[in-house]
Amino acid sequence: MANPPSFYETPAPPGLKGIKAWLLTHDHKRLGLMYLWAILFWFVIALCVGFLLRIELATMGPTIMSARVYNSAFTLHGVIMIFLFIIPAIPAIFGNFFLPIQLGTDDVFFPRLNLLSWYLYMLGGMLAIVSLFSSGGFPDTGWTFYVPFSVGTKHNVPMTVFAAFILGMSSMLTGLNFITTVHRKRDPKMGWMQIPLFTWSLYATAWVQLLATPVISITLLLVIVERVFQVGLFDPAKGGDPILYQHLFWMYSHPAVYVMILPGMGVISEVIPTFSRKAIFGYKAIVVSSMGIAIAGSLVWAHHMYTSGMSDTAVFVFSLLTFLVAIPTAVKVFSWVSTLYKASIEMTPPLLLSLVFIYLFSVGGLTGLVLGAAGPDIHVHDTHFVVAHFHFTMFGGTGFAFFAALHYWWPKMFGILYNFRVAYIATTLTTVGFMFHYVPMFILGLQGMPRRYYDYLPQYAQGNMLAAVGGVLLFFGVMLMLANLMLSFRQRKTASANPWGGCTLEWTVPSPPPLHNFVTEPVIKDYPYDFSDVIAQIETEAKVEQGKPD
Ligand SMILES: [Cu+2]
Repeated sequence: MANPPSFYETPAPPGLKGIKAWLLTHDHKRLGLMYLWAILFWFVIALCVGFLLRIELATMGPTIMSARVYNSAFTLHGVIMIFLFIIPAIPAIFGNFFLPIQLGTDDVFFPRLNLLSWYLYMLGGMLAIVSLFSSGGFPDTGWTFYVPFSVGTKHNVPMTVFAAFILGMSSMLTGLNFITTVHRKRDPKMGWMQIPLFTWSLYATAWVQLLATPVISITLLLVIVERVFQVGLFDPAKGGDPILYQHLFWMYSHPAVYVMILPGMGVISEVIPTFSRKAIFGYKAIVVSSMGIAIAGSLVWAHHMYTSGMSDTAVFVFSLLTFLVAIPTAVKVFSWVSTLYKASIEMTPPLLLSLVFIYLFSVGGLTGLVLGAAGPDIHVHDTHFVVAHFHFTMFGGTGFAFFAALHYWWPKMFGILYNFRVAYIATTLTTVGFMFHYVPMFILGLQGMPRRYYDYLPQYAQGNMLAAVGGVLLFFGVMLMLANLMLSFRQRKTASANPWGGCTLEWTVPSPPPLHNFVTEPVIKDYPYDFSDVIAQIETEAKVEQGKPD
């Protein structure tokens, strides 16, 4: 068997050579890979900043940075993790690479626009770097850029806010491309109820990207206008209303949490049936819940503002709506667990990461109900309880789904496998570190430790030290996981077209896929998770192995 091609040998668009074959590519697979390296770069940067923040909080008083640097550091960590990692990660990398293949087609509907989205992503990243080294330094406002502080602070808010604006454009264009591709480019033999769940999750996400992102775009531009022209939109000193900013900000940023989590849920809906060798439980229910989450999730934004001042009726309504969103979310968790029930489970690194996702995300979701209820929320608002909650949902959720996607589709993207044992060790280290890092924060928050404070009272010292130990384990666990994947390029263990026994279309094409994806006409199954032929093939192989006649 010839050596598998390494990633830079993925088929180049005709007529383009060398670096041009990347920087001018219209191929969705190559764009997925270009996003992969850029997004991994930002993820590692933000992870390192997070690690330093945790070291700073390991002991009381100054440890490794000043209060001024601390404020900019947690803002930098938040801005990169939200706008440069968690929002684009799964849609831009795995959506670009696999959505067209799962739909049985050769590319997205607007390939050039797709290339433009990547350049906007890169430009947004560059602007964030520039604002780091520009006069005034990186903002010290937190990633929420709350006014009036973000209007008054000397730090370079306009540049960073503009970077987020540009990244929003990239996100919107990606969403537009995915929606159009699902409607206009899927294989004509594929009906809506034959579309794989990963692609469905991206479709639901794309509508939120397209409809909600413009709200944050205009809001961020208004912050720049407010700073430059002193118009008094948000600044109460000039007759403005800072609460208006909060409503506009969260009208995007809460739906944005579904832009972050829905694609991750789509990954889990692919991995669980594959290693259960069983049709996913409740396919239609999962499809409806994806769209339901996208719609209902746009109606709950003010649950971030119970302490900002609104009528009791408004608090009641937003609290009720927040509980309602938990229902379609729970439908997915029940469907995944029901699929595993009585299945012939084959443990692999992507499955282990998906099981950890289900546990961590459920803890995140359930603590979200605590925060959705006005009473407890007013007690723990702006404390480390909130920090723990959204790290369980965003890191425990989307972060682990990202790791699961990396390990699930790595063989398909690069035609090579990785070391399973190291992957298991890294997953265990990361999970144990995660628990020791974030669980103490729930307790510190309940005890009243505010978030975003540089220092704390003696009664919080023990919890912070425990969290620091967890942070170290977590950091090295993730580093080991990524290093193991990088090492696979050196080991170059060949992967077959279908190493996992998956049954969606990407497992029917070679690893890595050829330029136009399909060498033969794709076969569209009546039901996307029909494992009958995969199981038949496994049984045949088993018989051959035992030397029995077929
Ligand atoms: Cu929210």
